[in-house]
Amino acid sequence: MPGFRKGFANSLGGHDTNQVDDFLDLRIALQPGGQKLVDYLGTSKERRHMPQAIDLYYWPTPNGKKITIFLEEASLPYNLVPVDITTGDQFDEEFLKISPNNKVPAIVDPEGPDGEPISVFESGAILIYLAEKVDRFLPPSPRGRYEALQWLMFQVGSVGPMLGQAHHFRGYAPEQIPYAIDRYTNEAARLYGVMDKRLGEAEHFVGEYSIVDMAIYPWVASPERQGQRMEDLPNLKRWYEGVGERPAVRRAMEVGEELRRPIEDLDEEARDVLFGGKRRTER
Ligand SMILES: N[C@@H](CCC(=O)N[C@@H](CS)C(=O)NCC(=O)O)C(=O)O
Repeated sequence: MPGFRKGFANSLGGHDTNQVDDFLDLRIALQPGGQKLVDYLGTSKERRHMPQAIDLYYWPTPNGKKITIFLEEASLPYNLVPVDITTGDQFDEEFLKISPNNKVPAIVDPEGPDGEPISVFESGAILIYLAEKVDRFLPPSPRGRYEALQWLMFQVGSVGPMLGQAHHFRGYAPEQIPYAIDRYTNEAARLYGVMDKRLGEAEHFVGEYSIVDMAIYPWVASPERQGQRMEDLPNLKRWYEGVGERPAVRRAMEVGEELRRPIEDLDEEARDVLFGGKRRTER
């Protein structure tokens, strides 16, 4: 698949929970690089019980980080497959077979529900897929499950797109358009208010820590860029700080950060690819 540097990095963990701490300690000791860890896993008898590595098609964005959070939390092994959305990797024909909407993240799990490989695109669908795969991070009761799905759809349908637009028009748009800035900053403020109210009623969005928290966390990491102040949102702040202390979340938020280029460093062509200019309208 041209454009993809497969196996660029491995993040390896143990599905067997008895092994998880050993793996994590070892990985931390060996950073950067993971070759010795691969050797270690190769000699471990528990390796037989480990699931096969999932390919994660990824760029270090909030939507991508939802999935690294899950994979790190569940200690699922994965290969990072960078898809540089600033150079147009997302339009590669091979990638489109996995992700027809030309967006990251997407995954390929060599062991799907029927034992055969499966690909999944859309971060919400990926989170549900992974939660069902490992039977964790989604409330088990039907009522709890629907509660989680509602809040997950709230993230995918509102928090992501609206905060993303606020971010875009405030920081990235080539011209400052007051109407757009106001519209999306106000909508971001409303959504931050909804989240703060919810977290005034519950410790996490839905019962225990779940895929909902994983989906929302990366999106509220830079409130100032969306015209919001965490200081004004005490419940969200409490939750954000608590989730941010989780070791898996810390690791996940760093995955692939070295790939990122500051937006100011992007040339005109890269901005066109990323923000829907010439290249996309020609398609
Ligand atoms: N609804 C999608 C949104 C994914 C998305 O917007 N991905 C962005 C990066 S955060 C992307 O791939 N942009 C490249 C493009 O639009 O060409 C999801 O939740 O997975």
